[in-house]
Amino acid sequence: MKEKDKKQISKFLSLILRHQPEKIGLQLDKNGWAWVIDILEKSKLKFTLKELEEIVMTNDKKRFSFNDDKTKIRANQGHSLKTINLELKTQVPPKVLFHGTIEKFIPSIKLEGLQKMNRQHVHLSPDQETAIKVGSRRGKPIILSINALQMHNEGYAFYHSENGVWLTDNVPVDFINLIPNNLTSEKLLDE
Ligand code: HQG
Repeated sequence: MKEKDKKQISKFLSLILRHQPEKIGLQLDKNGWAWVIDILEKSKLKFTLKELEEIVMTNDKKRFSFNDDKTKIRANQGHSLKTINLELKTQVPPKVLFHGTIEKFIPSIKLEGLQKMNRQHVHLSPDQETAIKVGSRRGKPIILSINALQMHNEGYAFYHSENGVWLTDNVPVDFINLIPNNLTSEKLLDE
């Protein structure tokens, strides 16, 4: 398959499995699973089961998973649908996690910390490179480092998605540091 086609189908799968299954009259169960056969039938973009398997296997962020017998598929994270429960288990996070954002959001983040906005969780990256990519989707990236282990020790729950994204409900401003260009950490509030 051409990379362009794979990307287009991946975007379509993100749309229907995370945000708007009703776009094609698809049903997700309470844990976010959809029948593969339904997607193949209802999708206006036509692709085969074999092509779908290739997209799931080669997806750059491993966004989707099949169940054991490959009759069902779901998105591993990123949902805006509030009713979907991925049954993620809480996990102890590493000492530091990262979040990529842009300048324009910083004043609001300084006031209210990181909020989940339209999604089910705040998304945090295990390394700065990934956070830079996440922030770059919107413009010049600003990287925040998060004292995740300290948060955990103070009772905040962390989840680790199937594809390696760390998730939490919100990050209060006390646990956030701004990483300036020279990579020395600077307290967000003290700027
Ligand atoms: C910002 C992609 C103002 C936050 C990525 C972000 C990720 C605030 C935006 C995944 C704020 C929300 C998620 C506050 C947070 N005030 N702005 N208090 N708190 N924000 O897309 O983390 O390719 O919901 O900084 O790679 O950007 O779709 O979250 O800029 O893993 O698989 O509000 O989506 O993955 O944006 O990205 P998003 P995100 P996929």
